[in-house]
Amino acid sequence: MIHAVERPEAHTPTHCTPEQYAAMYRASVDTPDAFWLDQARRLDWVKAPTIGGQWSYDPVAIAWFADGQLNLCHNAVDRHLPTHADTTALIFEPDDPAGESRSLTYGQLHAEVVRMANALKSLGVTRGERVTIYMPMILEGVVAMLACARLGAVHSVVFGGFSPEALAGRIEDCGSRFVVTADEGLRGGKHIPLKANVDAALAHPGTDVAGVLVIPHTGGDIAMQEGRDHWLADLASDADCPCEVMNAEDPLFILYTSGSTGKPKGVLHTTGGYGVWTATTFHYIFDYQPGEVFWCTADIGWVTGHSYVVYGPLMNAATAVVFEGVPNYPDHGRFWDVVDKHGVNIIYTAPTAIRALMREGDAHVTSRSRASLRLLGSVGEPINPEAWRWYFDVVGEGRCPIIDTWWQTETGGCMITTLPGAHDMKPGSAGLPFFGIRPQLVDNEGAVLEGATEGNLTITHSWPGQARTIYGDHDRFGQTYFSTYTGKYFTGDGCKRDEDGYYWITGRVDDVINVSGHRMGTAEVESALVLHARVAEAAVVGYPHDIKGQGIYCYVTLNAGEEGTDALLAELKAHVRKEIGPIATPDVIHFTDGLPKTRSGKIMRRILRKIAENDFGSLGDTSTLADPGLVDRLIDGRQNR
Ligand code: 6R9
Repeated sequence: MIHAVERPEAHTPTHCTPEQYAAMYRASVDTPDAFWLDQARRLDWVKAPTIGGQWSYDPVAIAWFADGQLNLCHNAVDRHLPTHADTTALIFEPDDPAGESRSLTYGQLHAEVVRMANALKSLGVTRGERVTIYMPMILEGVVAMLACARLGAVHSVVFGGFSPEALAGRIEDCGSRFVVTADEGLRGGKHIPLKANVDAALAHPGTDVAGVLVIPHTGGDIAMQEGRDHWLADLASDADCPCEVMNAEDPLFILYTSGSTGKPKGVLHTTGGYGVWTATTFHYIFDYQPGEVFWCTADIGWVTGHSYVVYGPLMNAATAVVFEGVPNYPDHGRFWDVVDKHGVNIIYTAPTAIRALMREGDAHVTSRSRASLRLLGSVGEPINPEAWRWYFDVVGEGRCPIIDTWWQTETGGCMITTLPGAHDMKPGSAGLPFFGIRPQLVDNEGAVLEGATEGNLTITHSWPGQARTIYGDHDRFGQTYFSTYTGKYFTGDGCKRDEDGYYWITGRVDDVINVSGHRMGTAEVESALVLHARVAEAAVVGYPHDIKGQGIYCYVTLNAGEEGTDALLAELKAHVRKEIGPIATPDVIHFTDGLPKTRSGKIMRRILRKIAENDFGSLGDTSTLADPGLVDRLIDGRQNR
């Protein structure tokens, strides 16, 4: 039995008391249009919307604030100039703690965004064009996103840890003709050859890129292709560059994410609804107070970076930290050094980082002050109660509430979380639905489950921040999210609800695994493995991993005559890294002479999962297997590693 932890007394002030939450939640579900049109007034509109949500989940068509017009770069930057020109917008903390940390006021951020927008314009970027951003975590990454929004161009940020192959696939899928990159990135002291990766990606025949804008960062040696590649300084100008007036439903960005089948999907978010969602969730969930320093440790290559490094904080005129480095460099106290150096009040990070730091002992934490901290956030995967306790007791010294925010790339921003001033916390539970969110648990047949129960998590009503489509494939959007349970958005997550109405996410119920908070489609890793000339077949599953949450476990069968040597094992790991990127590196490769299949040839993943979990007692019915003896051989193989 897990007991609730009351809100620490020290937490004042708040934007939302328990009474306010109850009244606002009620209003948000009883009269959603009125509620969200009211929240929409947080933004500065060229034309204020008069229409709330217009949506259907069958067939799938979603719009919010459809008659409104606005620009999100204006909302994140320009609108603050009269009141906050000298307020710090962004603080850059470099990978190397001895390096120069730099900050930009809203006034300076405006100047940088205009310079970058003019550079993009001179390359030929216009409204509606897709621009791929492949950057390290430096201020110019944020500036590039805002510059696109300013011009009405659609940004597609690709995480700098993805390989040239993965980058090429994303450039090709959205027909992006422009790329913004840096010479190199730095992470944990290592140089990441971003520009060289772009060059390799653009050598792929499917890409058709007209212009590459290059930001100097490390000064590393790179090749520049005449006519295609340009340094920012050569194209930037301070000329007036007004914000394009966008319709609320014009696309703002595409972000690729992994699914249970096929290649990554380009999740598309639009302007008005995403803007209202990120601005509103940031305000209430982080309880941001003027003058505070907010730090979301996510990379802008993930949705968390989009919503809570860039749009949420900046639309609220907040001060946000942009951190280039990693939690364990130069040592395991780096996070708390950054907190002390910049006086961070609110930190928002992932359970995988918390677990990795917890393992290194308390001294790395207690040797730093952390006096500025007042709120601790978690996102990306379920946080186990032990890690929650450590975060609360050791990092926050029992005085900082924790918010465990459940959400997804497709939801645009936080969906289920406690609010720091309104709710008690339960370690391991995300908590309660945010305004307007109506979760529903259903069984595998779709029957609605009431009360304290466990099932598949669906959301029955649209909310402003919801993704509108998969770029170029609206059918796949409907198929993926709205066909499992007709008329409902299916999240792909399993979930429990307790007697207090708190939600406890149990993890993905589809073929997606969550590795260090990064979503990975098992099908993607399988496709990469079978590309290798010596591999016949592959089946990939997740298994519990102390630090990463889930690790990548690959069952591989080889072509006739091939042998599963250590050398081949290392080669296959390197091969997957090259095809997808380091985050997809297999943890275990299990060579086997076959995969458990039904007589109709379907791989029985349930069995493979159980074996990878070392859980041999409950393999269920194996009688339909084409080769029942295989299971014993697989168990032997598992026990011998
Ligand atoms: C924001 C983000 C989404 C998947 C989601 C779920 C898992 C995220 C969580 C959580 C338990 C939390 N997830 N937050 N599980 N508790 N607080 O991470 O987006 O990369 O699209 O991943 O992550 O499984 O379905 P994304």
